[in-house]
Amino acid sequence: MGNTADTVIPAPASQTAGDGAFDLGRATAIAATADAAPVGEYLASLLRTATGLYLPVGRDGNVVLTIEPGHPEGGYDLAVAPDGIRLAANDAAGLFLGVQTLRQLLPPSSADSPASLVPPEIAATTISDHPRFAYRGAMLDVARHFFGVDEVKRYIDDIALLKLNVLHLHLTDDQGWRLEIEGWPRLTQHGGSTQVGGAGGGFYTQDDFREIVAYATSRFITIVPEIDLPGHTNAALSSYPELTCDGHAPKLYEGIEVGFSSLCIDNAHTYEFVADVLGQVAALTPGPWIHIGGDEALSTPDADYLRFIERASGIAAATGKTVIGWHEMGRSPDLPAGTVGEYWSFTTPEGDAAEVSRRFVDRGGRLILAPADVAYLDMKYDESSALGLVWAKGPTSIEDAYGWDPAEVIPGVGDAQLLGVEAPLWTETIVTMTDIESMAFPRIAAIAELAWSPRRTRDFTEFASRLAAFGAHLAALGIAFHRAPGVPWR
Ligand code: TNX
Repeated sequence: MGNTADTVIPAPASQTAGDGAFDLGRATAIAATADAAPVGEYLASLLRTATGLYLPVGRDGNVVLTIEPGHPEGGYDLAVAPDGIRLAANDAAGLFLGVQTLRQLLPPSSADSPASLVPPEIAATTISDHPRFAYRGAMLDVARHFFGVDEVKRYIDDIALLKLNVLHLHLTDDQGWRLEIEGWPRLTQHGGSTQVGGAGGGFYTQDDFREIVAYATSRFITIVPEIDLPGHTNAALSSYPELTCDGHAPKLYEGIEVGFSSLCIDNAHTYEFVADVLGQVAALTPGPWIHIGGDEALSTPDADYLRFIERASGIAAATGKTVIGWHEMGRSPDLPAGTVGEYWSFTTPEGDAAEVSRRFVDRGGRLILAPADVAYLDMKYDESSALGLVWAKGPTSIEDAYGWDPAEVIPGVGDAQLLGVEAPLWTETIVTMTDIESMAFPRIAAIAELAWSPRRTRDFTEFASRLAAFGAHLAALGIAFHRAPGVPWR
């Protein structure tokens, strides 16, 4: 028996059940025009793994992928009927998103547990679907613990399943500098040589980074690179003492405190460094955004911070990218037009977080919401979680992660002012790929639904029943996830 459409996460904008079912075992081929062929090949490879069926991709077939105008903006139309499947969108990205829905409509299966034991049937259904927000992000901190190219690729595939389309990489922090910068070899040779707890460390060569970007592109995911400035820079300061005010290199740092490091604000080397780094990062990254951090600069005096942000954001904008900064950057009186703020305070804003965030909007930018009390994937699930932190009103249950709406966080900021939503995974306590997946899944599914599905009254019991179906897919795919109580896992 195939799953019905109402098991999909994120919930489609509209869906109607039909009569009968399509038996994929009877499919002859995937039909795709040249522009749709890469997505056709991607679908075919997924289906080969999941069902053992070899579906050639060609001009004719009864699983038809079409690129043509007239479909939902950013989305797709999918019709499953007894005689075939039709998936259509305005572009290949839309088709790719529709394929993610199709995967969830199939019975959960994999090469390890092939569906050939059961007919791979899909119940007839019609879905017309589009995203609520253009930016649907996950963030991975590769600085506190380093994760290699293959692990990042795997996370890209993991998040694609949920129609997320941005991976923000937190590339630098006190504990490590993870991206090779030409002309500054010690950043990675020395600054990338360790991580939290000491063992390991590592960095991406520029070729490694290009490989990550290319893989993300093949999954219609945009990489947002973050170089965190002017705080969170101990690894850089330790590598190049000329970036400090006293010329004295601090030791490499393997703890988990924040807010103790700062670039030297009135030092000419600082701006050569910022321009060189941001210029190379921008050149390596095809996406429209560059993130310059700006958070928790607790040891940078206020006036220095404002002067630094004004200059550094100008340097970042001069690369041609749209600048993103954590919401503290809104305190700066002068930001490049359209600078995007990333909000990390709580669903009930604390201190001046709402006010400084609104300033991005006042100056023509938009906001990405990553409220720490609901969207931070590094919070413990419950008191018994071995991994994770609790500072952001943790523990954070799946119900907490699901129980908010992006338009209700910052007064005066609704859908029109929001670029999107992001789920960050900071990695102070996260060491392995299994750690990553089991902290992200299933809470990231809640955040993905808030980012994609239309605003509506949300019922956790209903979501939990879809989550149980999604969990079966995760299990078949070998993706680790936390079987939190309150969900009828299969
Ligand atoms: C806060 S929120 C941070 C990170 C930490 C994280 C741990 C923000 C922009 N910065 O430096 O890793 O908390 O949860």
